[in-house]
Amino acid sequence: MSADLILYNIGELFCPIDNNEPLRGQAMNTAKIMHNAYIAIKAGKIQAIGEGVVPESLISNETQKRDLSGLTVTPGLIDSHTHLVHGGSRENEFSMKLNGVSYLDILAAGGGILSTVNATKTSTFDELYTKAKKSLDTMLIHGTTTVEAKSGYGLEWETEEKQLKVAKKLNEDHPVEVVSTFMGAHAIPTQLKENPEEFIKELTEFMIPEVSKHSLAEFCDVFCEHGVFSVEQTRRILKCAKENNLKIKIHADEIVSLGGAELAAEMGAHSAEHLMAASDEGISLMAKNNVIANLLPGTTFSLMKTSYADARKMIENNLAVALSTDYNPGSCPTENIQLIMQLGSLAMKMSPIEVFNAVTINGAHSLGRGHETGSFEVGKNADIVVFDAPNIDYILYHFGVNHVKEVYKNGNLVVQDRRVI
Ligand code: IZC
Ligand code: ZN
Repeated sequence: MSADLILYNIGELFCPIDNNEPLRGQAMNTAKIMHNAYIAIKAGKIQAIGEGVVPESLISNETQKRDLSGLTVTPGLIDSHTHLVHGGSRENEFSMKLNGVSYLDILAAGGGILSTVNATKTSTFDELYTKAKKSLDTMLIHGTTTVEAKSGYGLEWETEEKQLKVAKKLNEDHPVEVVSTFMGAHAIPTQLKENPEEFIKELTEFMIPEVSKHSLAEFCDVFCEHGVFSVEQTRRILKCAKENNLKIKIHADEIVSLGGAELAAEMGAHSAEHLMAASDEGISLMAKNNVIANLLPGTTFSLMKTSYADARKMIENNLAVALSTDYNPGSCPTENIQLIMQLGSLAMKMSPIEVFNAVTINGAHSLGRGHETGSFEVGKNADIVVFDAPNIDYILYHFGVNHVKEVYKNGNLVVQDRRVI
């Protein structure tokens, strides 16, 4: 059967190896790299890929053809950790941070996440939608075709539900697929500062069952951190999430080494996020229990720290690593996943192949989407990025600019010449 669309003469085609599971350890540095390649697309899915001359059988009078000589093509990028939907911004805290006041001290003083909670509560549904849609457009023009979006700026049901419903509507309206995570356990609300148990009761007895009942999220995440939720509290919240059929993630060992990585292993979390302060024991337990390490170097950079997560040690210990923006108004206000990928190489010494696997096949698996996107297997969604670059190394080495020329989502051209169409 002939194709609807054929991309051909592709200068370099990056094809992650798809074994129906994330790539771990040394396998992270493997991929099929093709030259003078083609991709055929039929009904929004990958129909065929190969090198050299396009087979005649794929071409009819109706087939559209795009010559991509000199350009690099990869699967659509997966940003598997963001706080997409929120009100306001936090540049008012920027000077304080430059003067050395820490992220956790700002939070303890009622700022940080709690300031975004106020801004999100007072924003209408439409305001949150418009702001998040603008961010999704920015993500898309940088090559992101699937994104995770966490709630967690309500800390009470009405606002958490508003955030989750905005994410749901964006998933319906916008070309980028939005995967929702309930993160009501993002901070202790100011009015319950002295009584966190009451908030945990509200989360476990009402909010989590409600999210599950109305299918408002697929995942549940907890900020397991000094001064936020302890390991023991996180365990109870995530146990309840599992009982309510939500998959689990943990903001683990982001700033203080608390044992979040160990907990992620113990609970069979889908992924553990951040891990800047993860212990050796935590890393090895995560590997044994197949927990994906979702690393967010943009946060380390924006918090002006030098202690990047030890990606090399994690890969040597046979972990599967994903990379994401952590886009949020406090600790990583950028939607640009290419910058994160460049930090993956420049700050964490990941090879270009490891970086591209981290934001394609491993990102897809970390969102439970490995069967439909993240690589160019026949039958998968035709989610494709065309970079104005001769090869993947160039994209990481030439940092700080947007290399994306075109993006296809489910076979539809959605970005052309760096603009959403
Ligand atoms: O708004 O500060 N780390 N949560 C945990 C965040 C960063 C987002 C924020
Ligand atoms: Zn986060």
